[in-house]
Amino acid sequence: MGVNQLMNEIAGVGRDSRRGGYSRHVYDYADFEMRDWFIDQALHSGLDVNTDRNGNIWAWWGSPGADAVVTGSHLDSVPGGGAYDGPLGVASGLAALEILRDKGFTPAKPLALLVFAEEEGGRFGVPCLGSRLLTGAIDPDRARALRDAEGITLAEAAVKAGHDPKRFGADPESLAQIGCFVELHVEQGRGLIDLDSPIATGSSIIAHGRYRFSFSGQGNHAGATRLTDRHDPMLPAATVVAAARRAAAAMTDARATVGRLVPTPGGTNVIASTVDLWLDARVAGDGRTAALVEDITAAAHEAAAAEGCTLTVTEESYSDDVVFDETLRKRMDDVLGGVPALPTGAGHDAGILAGHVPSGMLYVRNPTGISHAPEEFAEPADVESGAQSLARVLAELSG
Ligand code: HGY
Ligand code: MN
Ligand code: MN
Repeated sequence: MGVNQLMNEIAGVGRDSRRGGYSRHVYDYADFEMRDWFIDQALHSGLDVNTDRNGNIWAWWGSPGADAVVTGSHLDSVPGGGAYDGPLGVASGLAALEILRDKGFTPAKPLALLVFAEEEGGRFGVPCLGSRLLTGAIDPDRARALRDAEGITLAEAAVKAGHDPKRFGADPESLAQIGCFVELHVEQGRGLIDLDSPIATGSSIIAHGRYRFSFSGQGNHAGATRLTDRHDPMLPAATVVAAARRAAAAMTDARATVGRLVPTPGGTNVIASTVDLWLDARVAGDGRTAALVEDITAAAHEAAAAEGCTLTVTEESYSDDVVFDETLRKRMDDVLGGVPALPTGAGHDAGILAGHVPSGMLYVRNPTGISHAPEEFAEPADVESGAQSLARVLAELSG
């Protein structure tokens, strides 16, 4: 089945009628549907499928073995996300193997598709959770205890999904099977529009971290409480939203965002007792993300003190700058006949694997330049050329 057909098959899974777009989060119903879809497709294609101890799904062409050429991405989304971020890489992998099989290609090395769990961190807050667990980049006890917005732990959700959370943790045997990893992904910016090219390879990913700011004040009555008697945590929280933009604008090519802010109890006529918000901070260069976050945190502490509130800041995840393997990128570029090489501000599982195995990325043009929103898009012709390009790259790497 061609890649556009495969994408059409999942177009209805996990639609979010309230936010628009898709909400598919690890071990929720939509995720089960997406996993079942992938496993059906892989089995239908004659691949051997297994799910590893961390909930990542592997589909093998040929028996599992060392020095495998692996491609894949993720099936989960951000809340209200687009249709392509993640699934395009998985569908393109399925289509690429079919293209190779239809050409009578026989890989000289094992070839595998790999679907990572919870790449977005949309439910449990830590991005690239499946690849971090696989590579030992997150402590399994911490992972098991991560809670979603309803207070359900990852361990509880995993048990309900039929997985054994006691098995979570670094999986060197599985990791050792990977000779190289290539992730195809919809581009999440305007790079390929401006370069007028349907395809690019990935050159690098800028460092990025996620930080939880927890403000606490005094819940009270919105009408009966005079301003002088208030300790309203919403005030310092508002400072962080503005300070994020100010601090990032003061640096070169930095990005800082507050997209999630949760007041408790959240009543219209109630002064909040606590406010939690999450800062997403990204900038290339050693120590620059820390400097960016420090600037914002200083403003937050000052604003909290001025309002008689307290503040705790917790780093929830951090990934350093990634530079993809240049030898691999060059091989991909040669096979593709010379395409642009794009840096990105978006994190990927390929970025986590890059610290362990030669990793690379292929991007497919997104004419809207918008991602993590329903407007995310890729033209069917570009989608097809992405799958064809991936097939050529996989043949080159496993031939
Ligand atoms: O947030 C990111 O950059 C990625 O989409 N997880
Ligand atoms: Mn994403
Ligand atoms: Mn993604």
